Amino acid sequence: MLTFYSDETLRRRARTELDGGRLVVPYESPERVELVLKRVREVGLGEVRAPETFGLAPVLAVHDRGYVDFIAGCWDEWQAAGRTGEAIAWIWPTRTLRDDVIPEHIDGRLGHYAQSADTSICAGTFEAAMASKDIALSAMAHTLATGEPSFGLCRPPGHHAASDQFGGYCFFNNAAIAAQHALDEGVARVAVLDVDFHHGNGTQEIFYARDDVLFASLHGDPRSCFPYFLGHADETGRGRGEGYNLNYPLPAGTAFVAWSRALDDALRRIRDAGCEVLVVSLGVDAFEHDPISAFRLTSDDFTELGRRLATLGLPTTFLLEGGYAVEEIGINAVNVLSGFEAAAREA
Ligand code: OKP
Ligand code: ZN
Repeated sequence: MLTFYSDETLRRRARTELDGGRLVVPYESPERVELVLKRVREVGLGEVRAPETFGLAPVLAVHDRGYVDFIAGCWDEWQAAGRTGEAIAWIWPTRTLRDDVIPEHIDGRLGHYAQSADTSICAGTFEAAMASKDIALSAMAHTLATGEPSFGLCRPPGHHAASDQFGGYCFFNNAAIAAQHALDEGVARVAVLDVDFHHGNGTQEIFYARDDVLFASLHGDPRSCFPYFLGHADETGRGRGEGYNLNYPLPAGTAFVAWSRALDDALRRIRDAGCEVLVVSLGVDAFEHDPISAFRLTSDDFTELGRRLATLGLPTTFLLEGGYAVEEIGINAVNVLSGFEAAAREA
């Protein structure tokens, strides 16, 4: 399987994340992708290729223009305002306030476009997000051209990024951008299956009223897990999109037996919906030792996950999302890909 990677993704090196009332070094580190890349090479998964550049058009196909301009200019504006730390939102248009007038002040705009305070904007954030979406697009383009699976070693991740909001370490929604690219290339229906521990609220929001993308997500129940305010089972889609959004919220402590029952159900629904291409939002933070998550998948379970994904027999693009147990991140992510390839070979 081909891997797409660029060290441009390393240009985001944030120093601060608001965590438990303190500023800590972010969990979402550049080291994550370096370790996955190392593992890809160790196991001989296949060639590692640099991405092509696709520009802003595919970003604007799923994100709001004002939002994209904000992400592109935020760091310069923040510095022009004389700020010495990284840009962290601290006021939002929450329930009792208005969100229809976008403020001019950088602090107000930051709050308008942010969904959480865990994600700072720093030098290189826009550039890394651009590289990340180009990796996703290149992986998808390869899968569309060849029918072969591909792996986009994306960073920053994307699944929390909504049409006009960043958060949960995500800026541009790589999976949504790749899925939309497949549609624009003539695919009739795409499935996005999100196996990251956290609900893919951004992907859900982008496609919620549409039936050309089936979004399915297995995740920690939002009653007790980030992002807290989306991801319940009764969110099934709106209008034409009714029935094309599937959430599988699962309790903290869920291990593979129960997790894989939800997986099998999601796979059946993807099959029944006649999806032609599969995008896997491949977070590996469902791992038992993940520092910010609460499921109990083992490294071997990730191999089995890959095997089950292959039973769909679809052209598949894997895009890295979360995974913060950095010592095992390479093993876990590449286990999914190796399991997929082994099962695809046997089929
Ligand atoms: C991003 B992805 C504690 C963690 C706060 C929330 C989790 C973001 C997960 N400060 N961040 O889905 O892996
Ligand atoms: Zn996650």
